[in-house]
Amino acid sequence: MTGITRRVALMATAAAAVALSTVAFAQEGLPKLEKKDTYKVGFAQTESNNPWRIAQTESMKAEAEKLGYQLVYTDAAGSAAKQVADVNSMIAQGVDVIFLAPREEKPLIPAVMAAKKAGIPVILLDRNVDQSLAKAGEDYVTFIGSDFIDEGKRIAEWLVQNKPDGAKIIQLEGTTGSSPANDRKKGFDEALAGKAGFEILASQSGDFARDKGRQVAEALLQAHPDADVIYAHNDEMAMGAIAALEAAGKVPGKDVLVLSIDGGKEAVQAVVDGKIAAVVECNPRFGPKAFETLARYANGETIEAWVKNVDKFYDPTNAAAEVANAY
Ligand code: GZL
Repeated sequence: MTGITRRVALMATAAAAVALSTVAFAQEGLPKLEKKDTYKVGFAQTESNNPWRIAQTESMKAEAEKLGYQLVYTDAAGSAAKQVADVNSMIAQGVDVIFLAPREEKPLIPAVMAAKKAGIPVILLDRNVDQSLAKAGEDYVTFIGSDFIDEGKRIAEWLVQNKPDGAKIIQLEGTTGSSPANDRKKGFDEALAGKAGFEILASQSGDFARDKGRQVAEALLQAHPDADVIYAHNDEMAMGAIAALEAAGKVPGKDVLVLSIDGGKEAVQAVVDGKIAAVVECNPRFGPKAFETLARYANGETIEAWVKNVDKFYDPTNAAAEVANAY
């Protein structure tokens, strides 16, 4: 082999090695988390507009304090754009890891990718991102949260079991574009598809908020006076719907059944009082599991793509016994 040929061969080999290592890095691009005695942890919250979000934040703050970790907390006040900016600010502050509850599935992708590029691992809490745009184990560590499709399905199954002759349903959807709203609708709609006598008369977002839920319920009840079930994607909108029913002179639990998800103390008490027929829990107390997952990742464990929360179910058979334990 002549000198020139050998040099060309060596350069080709070197180029191939660089290319391979780059590809390898890209596949393993998930930033690692060094094992340390303490961490500077970011938690980017979506908003604090209801008891569920407040309970989640309190749980995260309490766990960080118990561990003696420094918590950089931000509240996006309901703006996905601000939540992206909040994550970028945490990156600039050099946090070790970011817990993110993405307000909506698509707009928070840039935040996930910016953290990855900065070498900071992201753990998604409570809400997920669009799986066609980002993947657990590649772009973020894992998603810790409930099975929202199953939550919607369990509500539908209760309805079929308890109203065998069918129902005319108003659905109050959560925040548009959020994974809980998308999936609680998907689970509910799919479980009722083809069930004789079950008709979804209208389905509209109340943004997981009590007053918006009341306003939407009021308007839809006027448009559909024959509705006999209201399925709310969370307790806040369910309580808003109860106010709308009572303002219209209807008796919740008698004229119209109200079904909900979250299982906060107020809603479970409403089950005891007969104003809510049944509620699927979606526990907001993420602190212990979030920081346990952080520790597992720092120990070098491969974390499963979905750390699934188990949800209880409250109805008249157990609400009185369980209300004290509800968040
Ligand atoms: C669900 C969470 C939802 C709650 C709502 O994990 O994202 O957001 O169900 C809250 O109450 O606003």
